[in-house]
Amino acid sequence: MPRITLVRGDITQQSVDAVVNAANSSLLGGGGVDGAIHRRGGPEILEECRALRASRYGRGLPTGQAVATTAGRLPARWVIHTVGPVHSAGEDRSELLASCHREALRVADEVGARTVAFPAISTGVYRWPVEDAARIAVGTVQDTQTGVEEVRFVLFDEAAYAAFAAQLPEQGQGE
Ligand code: AR6
Repeated sequence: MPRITLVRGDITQQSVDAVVNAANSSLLGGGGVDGAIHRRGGPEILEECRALRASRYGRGLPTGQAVATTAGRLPARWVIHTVGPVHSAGEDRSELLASCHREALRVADEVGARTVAFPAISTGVYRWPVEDAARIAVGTVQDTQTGVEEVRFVLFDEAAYAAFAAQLPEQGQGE
């Protein structure tokens, strides 16, 4: 099981082997974390995403799956793009959110990443309640066999940080 750490901050400033992007199926960018990663990482990431669309994902990257590109100007080697589910009151999509974390770690293993930063996938534009997302994210990482040594959850605001810290009581405030 990887060591789980928590940081409050901006994922585009993390020096890690891989940064996970909360993308959408188009892989062509958007707002939130996705916008920040493309803005700070530069056009190289988008070029690789376009190439992936043309080769492997003509219909888009399905929800719950993950794929890597290089990281452009970010202080990381890889960006692992995954597509979180939109939260639904009527349908339990937890397995798809768990799958994002499992698949991102599988891709991290494929590229040999040992340190991986995750945002709180689906908790912004996709409206997943952050306490529930934190439970699924932390639980899935704890249950996944991987060579990744550190999973760093990078939380943008205090509420998200508190939700993740509540899942890791043994770490005090998670630092
Ligand atoms: N670093 C870390 N966390 C951030 C940052 C940042 N720079 N910016 C925002 N967050 P979201 P989603 C937090 O909306 O819900 C995009 O348009 C934010 O506060 O980025 O999975 C994509 O293209 C929130 O807690 O991702 C998709 O269309 C969390 O990151 C769609 O949004 C996730 O918010 C995906 O929605």
